[in-house]
This record gives sequence, structure tokens and C-alpha cells, in this order.
Amino acid sequence: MDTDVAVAHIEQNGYCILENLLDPAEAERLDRLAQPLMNRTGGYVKLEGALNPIPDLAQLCHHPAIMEIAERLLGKPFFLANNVCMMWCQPGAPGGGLHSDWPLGGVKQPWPPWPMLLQTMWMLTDFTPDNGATRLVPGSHVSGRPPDADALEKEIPMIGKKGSVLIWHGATWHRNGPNTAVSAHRMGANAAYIPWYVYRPPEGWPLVKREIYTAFPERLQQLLERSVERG
Ligand SMILES: O=C(O)CCC(=O)C(=O)O
Repeated sequence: MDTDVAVAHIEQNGYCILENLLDPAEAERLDRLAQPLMNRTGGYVKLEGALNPIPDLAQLCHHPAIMEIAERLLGKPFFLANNVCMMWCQPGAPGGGLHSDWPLGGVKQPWPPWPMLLQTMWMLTDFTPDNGATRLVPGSHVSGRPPDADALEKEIPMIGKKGSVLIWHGATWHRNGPNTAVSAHRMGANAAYIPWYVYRPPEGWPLVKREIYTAFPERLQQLLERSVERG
């Protein structure tokens, strides 16, 4: 999908899926690196601040296709709002609650039609209808408000092969689906981008360690300016 088509799809529907951005073998490798670092108590597990233990995730954060789309939707400069969050849906994990993303919870309604946050979810395993694939409500980003009671009826699963990436406008109503598969897990790597005028990610989101940051390429250092430990 070229940039114009992707941007138009996000503006109209609130999301798009780009296929084959990452070699499936590399997706599997990143999934294998993440699992042992995550609490195995079962269910839906997150690892925030994942660039610190897994710097190889950096390749996802400044992928050229994402950079072009983010610049078109957020303007220039834009920044990473987080330090990559792994989102693991193990068999038996329940579905999440539909929501829109930070910072909209604190923003007066109706919310603006343009994104205050752009989300990416890299599929490190296949995302299937029954293994917990992200679900979202197409077009909900223009409602200017949080999900309503009957929103669940309108959600659809975001299906893709490992190595694909789902991109969504932060106002789009979404959640993780339940994992009803007997043995298949779902692993996603989430990197979020903010325009320059959304000044700083919330307190408590883990920052990138200085020694990790300084080893990254210049473009990625610029993107991480608001998510790095103070020097
Ligand atoms: O894990 C998922 O599919 C949902 C992620 C999510 O809700 C979020 O990134 O805000």
C-alpha cells in the first residue's frame, strides 16, 4: 500500500494495515526475545519500556513507511510517545475494554478530527480472529467522543500475517480481542507517535535508558527526545 492510499485509509476509516514490512523470521525472533521477559501468569500481559531490554525493536520505530505516514498525519516534527510496549495475548486471555488512546481522556469533547496520537501495532505473530487480534470500530475516530454502549457490535478484527503492521488514529475505538485459540498466542509491539504540540508522555511511562539511546541512529534519537532519561 503506498503512502497516499494508507493516509487516505486512516483518514477515512481510522486505521490501515501494511503487509510484509518486516521479515517473518525477524518477527518470530523478536517475539522469542520478548516472551521470557514477560510475566507468565497467563492472560493479557504488557511489557512497557521494551526498547531497554530489547534494543533490536528500534528497527520498527523508524521504519521508512511509518515515518512517511506519520509525517503526513502529525506534521513535522513528531516524536515517539512511548518506549515500545509489548502486548501479549496468551490463550485464554479475555478481551479488553473498547477505548480511545491517551491523551484524549483529558481533552474536551468533541475531540479534534486530526490525530493527537498515532498508534502502530507490529504483528510479531499472525493476528487471527481467535487469537486476540486487535479489534476496532472503523470510522469511530470522527465521532469526537469515547465508545458508546453498542460500539462492540460494530468492531472488526484486524487480521494480518506476522511482519505486518496495524496503524490507527488514536481516537479510533479499539481493544484486544479475547484469545479463544487452544494454543496460539498473539504478540504485538506497540509504538506510538505524537505531534510536537502534545508536549510530553504521561509520568510513569518508562523512559529509554541513556546508554541505550546513545547507541541508536540520529533519526531515532530525535524521535525519542521526549521519551529518554534526562542526561
Ligand atoms: O493489544 C491490543 O490489541 C490492544 C492494544 C491497545 O488497546 C492499545 O494499544 O491501546
